[in-house]
Amino acid sequence: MGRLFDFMLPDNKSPLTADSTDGLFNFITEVSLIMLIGITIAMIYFAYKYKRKSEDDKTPVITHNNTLEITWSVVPLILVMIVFGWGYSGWLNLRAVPNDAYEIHATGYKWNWNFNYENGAQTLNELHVPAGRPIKVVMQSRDVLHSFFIPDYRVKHDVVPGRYTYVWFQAEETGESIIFCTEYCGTSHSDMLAKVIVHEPDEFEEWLELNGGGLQGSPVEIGEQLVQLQGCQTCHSMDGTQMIGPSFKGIWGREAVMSDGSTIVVDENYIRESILYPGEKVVDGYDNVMTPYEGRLSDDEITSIIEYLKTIE
Ligand code: HEC
Ligand SMILES: [Cu+2]
Repeated sequence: MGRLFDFMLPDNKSPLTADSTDGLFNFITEVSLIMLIGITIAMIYFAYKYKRKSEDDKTPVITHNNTLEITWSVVPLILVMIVFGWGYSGWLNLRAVPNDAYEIHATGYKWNWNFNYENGAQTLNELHVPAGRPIKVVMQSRDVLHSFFIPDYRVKHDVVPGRYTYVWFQAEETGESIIFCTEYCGTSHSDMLAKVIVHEPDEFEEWLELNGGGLQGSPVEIGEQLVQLQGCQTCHSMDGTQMIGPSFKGIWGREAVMSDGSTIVVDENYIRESILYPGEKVVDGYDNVMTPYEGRLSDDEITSIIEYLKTIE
């Protein structure tokens, strides 16, 4: 349904969660516009009608006017109560996840989103979902406050370290929508983007099947997949380009200078420590912004990553 202010909103791709928000947004904007026009006209008219007409033109003493005062109190009260009731019911709807919702876990950290599915499938910065089915995204943060926002679905919620939060939505059609982090979280906050990819239900099942069951291959191959899935390449390049962190190119065996001036030859133990507790030894010229992978990667996974890093020359 076309409304005057629809152009201000992105496409509504999840009516079950977006309709109420859009309705209320339009109502508030329309009421504000009507009031703006009414007040402006009244102001201009009064300025003209009650302007000082002669030297001895004096304002009469008016103590009060019951009708006027009650009107300008009750009308806004009614408007505000409508906004409250509408907003409250919309909020309840956003909090009440349908029973048959499909659950996906999301983890936010500087500066990526990881998604984990029921069968072990994992994705980085891509949330795959089936169309026409309610989806519940259960979220957690590994470091600081982030916020998960999908404008097309009108859902947004803080992602808080040490606590689970959630959003739900139901995308009706296949396609893509953007996910923003909307809580300032450091240097690359504005690059903390991801997207939702909505599949036909059977296509989604196929995708899930194909990506489930854990990582396959030799340690080097598994290490390469882990580096991609864990978002290391957001900060570390493979080709020598300096990004937020040092490049992985030629990392094995090189002499790294630490911020305290000491030098270290990159070996297994140093890489392991750098992944689990990056703050222990900070490379000179870089900020201590890498989120610790402690509790996130197993010993075997770290070994695979080390084997892979050895191969980047
Ligand atoms: C948010 C950006 C970021 C992400 C994501 C990130 N790192 Fe880092 N990493 C850094 C920065 C910055 C440094 C340099 C400062 C320091 O030593 O903590 C660093 C340092 C390192 C070092 C030491 C490098 C050297 O030249 O001595 C290793 C090894 C490393 N990271 C591995 C990884 C691995 C493996 C991953 C993924 C599992 C990863 N990092 C993810 C930012 C990141
Ligand atoms: Cu963030």
